[in-house]
Amino acid sequence: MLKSPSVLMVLSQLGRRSEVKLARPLHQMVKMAKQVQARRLEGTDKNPWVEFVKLANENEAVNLGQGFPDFAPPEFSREAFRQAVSGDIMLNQYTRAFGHPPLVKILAQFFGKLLEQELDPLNNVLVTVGAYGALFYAFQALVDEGDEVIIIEPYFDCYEPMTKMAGGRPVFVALQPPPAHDGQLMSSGDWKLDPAELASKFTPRTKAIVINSPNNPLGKVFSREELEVIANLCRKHDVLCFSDEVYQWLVYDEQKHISIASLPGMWERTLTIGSAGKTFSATGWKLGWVLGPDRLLKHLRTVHQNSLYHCPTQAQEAVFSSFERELRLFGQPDSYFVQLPKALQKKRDHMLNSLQTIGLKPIVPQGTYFLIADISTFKKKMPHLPGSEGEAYDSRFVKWMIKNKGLVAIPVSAFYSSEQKKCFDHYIRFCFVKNDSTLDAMDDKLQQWKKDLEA
Ligand code: IK2
Repeated sequence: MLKSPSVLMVLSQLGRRSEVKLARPLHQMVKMAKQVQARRLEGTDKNPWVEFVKLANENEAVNLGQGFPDFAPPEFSREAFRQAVSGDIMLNQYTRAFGHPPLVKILAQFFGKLLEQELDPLNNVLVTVGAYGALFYAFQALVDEGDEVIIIEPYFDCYEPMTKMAGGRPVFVALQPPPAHDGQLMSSGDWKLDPAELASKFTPRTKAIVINSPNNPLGKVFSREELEVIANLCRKHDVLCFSDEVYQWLVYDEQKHISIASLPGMWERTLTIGSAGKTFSATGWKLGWVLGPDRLLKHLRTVHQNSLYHCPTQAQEAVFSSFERELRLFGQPDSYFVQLPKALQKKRDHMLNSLQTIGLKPIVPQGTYFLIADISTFKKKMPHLPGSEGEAYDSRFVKWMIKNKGLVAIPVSAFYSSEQKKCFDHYIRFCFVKNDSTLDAMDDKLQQWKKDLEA
């Protein structure tokens, strides 16, 4: 049977080349091939999750890397999913393309209450494949060739490749840490944008700014004053705002999450993005949503109808039931949105204490289920760790830590542009949305590490 060049390549990669007779040497075929990769993918092939999730799986280390809970979603959500699978047979079929009717209705009710805005379920809500899906649609639908998109560093890494894949140009502005000081732990709230620097990034070509509060990886919750500075600039320069709020329930120490869309004049220019995976501790359900004015959302619907068209019906039904419960219990002690942050604050504090025992300096996160820790003292003691050419120090450090100390984290330089990576290569990110047994396993590893340091 004849095999196509791509099949031959796959077989040869699998080490089964002897099974097939090549008509011509492989390198000749490759030479003849047209440019394979679409140019818009240039510079977007590296991905920290692919690399570090693989490393975590290959090593028997305590996984505090990627952001997912290792405990079950709440029982009411799991039961809702079971019901959706075993109940109404029509839930096995397509539902409305832009969102299952009961789900868009409850999302409109729930978020309308929070945003103090009357939301039309059919025109102001779009259900997507996770928050990733919502982000992708936003960039594809609204960013054009040559448009500039302002991204606040550190940033959830996909904003940069998504801007580039849409033909846009990312323009970065970094949150600045306060000067280092000994003693008291710093808070993520101490990291600030310089308003003048931010203002200097807006040009006539600026199409949008991406904000993420609470911020992954830093855990910063933007204050009303900080959001107002951003909102003023958006209004002044007629700029859109993509507001990634997937961690909106996860805020600690009496912090309050504020949606930028709720500020005067911002609803009309803002897309507010959420994730059922983060909201109900079910990242594998991969369901998200985007809220916004019809004048923006209609273009995201165009991308959706011409690409994925639809999200899984049963997952949408289960998320609908979960939100129905949360709307009923809104603000009450039994609400999952009240209980989860309470439980996570304890886990955060546990991790903050543990990491300090070996001289790591964590930054106290105001929100999310991540914290970053300063590894400068290790960088001074062990400046030359193995790694590939040009690899950032924090990435080498994490690889060393996985192999030698049995702990997985994520290098924070992965959340910075290439220009800034060098300045922020002395932090690593840990995830604390973990069972207490996982945190205890972390403690064992840290105790061993402490002994090694004292030896
Ligand atoms: N936006 C932010 C800020 C996210 O953190 C995520 C999920 N990332 O989690 C991986 C990690 O940081 O370890 C998303 C969007 C995507 O959310 P979803 O899973 O709903 O697509």
